[in-house]
Amino acid sequence: MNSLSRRKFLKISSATVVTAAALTGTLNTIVKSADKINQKQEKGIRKIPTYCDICFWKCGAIAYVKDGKLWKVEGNPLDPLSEGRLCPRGTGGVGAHYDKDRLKSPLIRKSHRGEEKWIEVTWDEAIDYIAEKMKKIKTNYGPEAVALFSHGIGGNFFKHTLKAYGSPNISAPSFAQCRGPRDVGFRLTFGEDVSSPERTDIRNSKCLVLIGSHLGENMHNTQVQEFAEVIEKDASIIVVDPRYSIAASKAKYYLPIKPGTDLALILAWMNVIVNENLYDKEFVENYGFGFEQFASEIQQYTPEWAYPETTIQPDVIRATAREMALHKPATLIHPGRHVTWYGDDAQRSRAIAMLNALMGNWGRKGGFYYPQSMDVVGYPYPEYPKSERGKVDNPDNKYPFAHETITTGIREATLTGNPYPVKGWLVYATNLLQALPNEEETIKAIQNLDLMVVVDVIPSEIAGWADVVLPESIYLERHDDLNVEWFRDPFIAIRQPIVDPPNDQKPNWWMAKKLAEKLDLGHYFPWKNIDEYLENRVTNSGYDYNELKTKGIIRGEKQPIYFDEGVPIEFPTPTGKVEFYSLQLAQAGFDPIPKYLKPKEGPPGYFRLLYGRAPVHSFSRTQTNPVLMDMMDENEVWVNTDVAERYGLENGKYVRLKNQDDVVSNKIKVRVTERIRTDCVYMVHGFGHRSRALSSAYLKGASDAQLITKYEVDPLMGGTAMNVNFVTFEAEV
Ligand SMILES: Nc1nc2c(c(=O)[nH]1)N[C@H]1C(S)=C(S)[C@@H](COP(=O)(O)OP(=O)(O)OC[C@H]3O[C@@H](n4cnc5c(=O)[nH]c(N)nc54)[C@H](O)[C@@H]3O)O[C@H]1N2
Ligand SMILES: Nc1nc2c(c(=O)[nH]1)N[C@H]1C(S)=C(S)[C@@H](COP(=O)(O)OP(=O)(O)OC[C@H]3O[C@@H](n4cnc5c(=O)[nH]c(N)nc54)[C@H](O)[C@@H]3O)O[C@H]1N2
Ligand code: SF4
Ligand SMILES: [Mo]
Repeated sequence: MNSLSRRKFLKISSATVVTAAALTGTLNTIVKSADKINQKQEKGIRKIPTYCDICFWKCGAIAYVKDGKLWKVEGNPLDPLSEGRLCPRGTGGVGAHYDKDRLKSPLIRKSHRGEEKWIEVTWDEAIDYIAEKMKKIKTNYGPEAVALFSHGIGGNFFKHTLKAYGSPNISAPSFAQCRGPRDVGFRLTFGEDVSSPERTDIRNSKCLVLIGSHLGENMHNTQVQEFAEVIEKDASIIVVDPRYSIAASKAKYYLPIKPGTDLALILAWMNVIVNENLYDKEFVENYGFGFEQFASEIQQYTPEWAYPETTIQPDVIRATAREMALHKPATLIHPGRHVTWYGDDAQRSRAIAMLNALMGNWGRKGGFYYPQSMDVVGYPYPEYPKSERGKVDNPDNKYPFAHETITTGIREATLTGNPYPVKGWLVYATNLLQALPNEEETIKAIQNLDLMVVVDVIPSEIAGWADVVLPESIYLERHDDLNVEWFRDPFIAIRQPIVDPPNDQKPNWWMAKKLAEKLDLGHYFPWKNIDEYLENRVTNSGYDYNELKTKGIIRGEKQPIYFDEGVPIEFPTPTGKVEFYSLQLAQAGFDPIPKYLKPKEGPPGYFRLLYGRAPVHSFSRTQTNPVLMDMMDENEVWVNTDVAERYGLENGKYVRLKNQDDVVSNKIKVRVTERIRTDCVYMVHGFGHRSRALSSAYLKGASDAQLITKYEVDPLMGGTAMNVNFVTFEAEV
């Protein structure tokens, strides 16, 4: 933390002493008169290990309390994910505790949805209200009519309550709005997911290819650290991005591709690698299926063919293909993470999987390792009731390769009542109005509900639509479930409270247990408190709970992670091989080998809207964090110099963006730059908040989500591609 943010931070910490008491008001102006204020008499420094929650990487951390106040968070050196170093967001995590915009007590809506009038209630009143509505919904429509949207490990106990209640409709935006297509593409090819944290052996790669994955802005800790390591070791880096990203600035080859044409490039790369006999023959011969058909199908995709599609010169395509082959099997074509781009995403991801297969890097050093995990048992709960109707999100198996629940499928069912009505949403830690495309559809779906509950830490946009808002304590104030990760080094990590919540906030496990009890499902929560739950799991798995609490992390024995260390060579696809040709896809009526489709163009005078991450923010969840906002308090729209000149846009001046459906954004600062192509613009996701109660984020910058009115659905798995919107500029008046 720099000295400026430190000063601000100290100022903010004293500003948390709140005195106002009110009965009704907007989401977070209500403060109970009996507010618990964090004024411990404690002196000195206390250190407590936990793990971070500013994003879902879950780095091991050590938090410090100084004179009774939360002071700082650092990396836990025992943690294999972070190796003792947090990313800037993790370090700034303390700001979440001191956030002055936090929700303070449970609220029930006073008027109609959309109007932000609330009554402060007790926890009993709030949970009684929810339980009563849920019982009614169960009687009238069945338990499946309540759905849970939940993102992150904090949702585990709510998931348990909902499963006990009898609903299988549990979903997160991390599938259909994020990594779903990638996991499907890799499953179809290797029979296995890439999983999270990704099983990418970046550290040992000699050639790393990043297709859009903007490591360095995307701050997933382990990956960024390993990326820095291979830059240091002079690995050959190839970056494909319409925008000159931070990663691009480290690359040997930077390919400023025309957005939406990556599949053409990947097919042309494979064409070169196959025709020049540069692939790993032994791997393909021993483990490949359908290589002959594949090799003949891709003959059409020459670098000369790909040139007008991608705008990447044929000699560059050839040179980069040869570069990849030179370093195989330690060449890693990164599978990406947020890959819901154009609608052909599962097929593009499959092509990336096949290109990796040509490098023979699966199970090999510098490619994809086999992640390991510790054997930790679950809590011995009673069995869940079985749902007769099954899930609501994917009627008639329309998206045959969706192996997780589709958020937008639940939204669709809520809108149409098909295949059956959905009448209640529990929303835990996901701002659906920023995370799902087309916010109007989300709002219309919400209007069909009998019950809408949001559990959040701040009055997010989605909380504004709830009937009941439940304020959660932040991750530094609570326990959560154990983190038993699949990674190159197996470990268990614990999250535990460092300080008390400042007001009447409660942890998710407490709410989920209380709700279950009020739903007459108390027997599903036989433990008294979470300490007992955690101790049970850890002790029954043969580990020392006290050791875990003291160290924060217990590491397991190192196990083999590569084929040559003894990992059995198995590919759980239908053929038992790496599938260059997919019978499954053919049978389901899809292309068994990916085919290129041109991306749809926008209207004349419009530019494709691209978006991504900033190193100091996470999605839409950190824009009220005083420490992180001090480093970046609004986003900018990146506009190419020539375009700016044509439209008379000046660097640092504000404009509004208008999309193809005439939706106009908040004002946003222009960043005139050569670092982006002329056919697109770019902004960081998560800004442009429109919830007034987010006083420090309200109307700061613009929201990409607001402009994403259009989306394409991936026919294989139901992912919603969002890079299909176009914007033009409107003068800011
Ligand atoms: N337009 C657009 N849409 C996107 C993306 C994009 O870049 N642009 N990215 C996509 C991707 S990759 C992903 S993974 C998803 C992410 O989608 P989400 O996970 O929904 O991300 P956020 O928008 O940050 O919403 C998180 C919400 O959780 C709340 N929260 C934070 N901490 C806690 C906590 O401790 N407890 C509780 N109860 N609530 C908490 C925050 O205040 C916020 O309201 O979005 C996807 N959608
Ligand atoms: N700091 C920070 N880090 C994060 C997160 C965060 O919120 N904040 N969120 C985490 C999560 S859940 C995810 S899923 C990841 C997402 O991060 P990644 O998976 O790395 O990135 P994407 O969102 O896929 O892509 C954004 C990049 O793709 C480029 N791009 C856009 N269109 C195209 C195209 O057509 N072709 C190519 N080749 N490139 C294109 C953009 O210019 C941008 O550089 O980040 C993770 N890391
Ligand atoms: S990557 Fe950063 S924000 Fe995410 S868990 Fe690790 S330290 Fe926290
Ligand atoms: Mo994501």
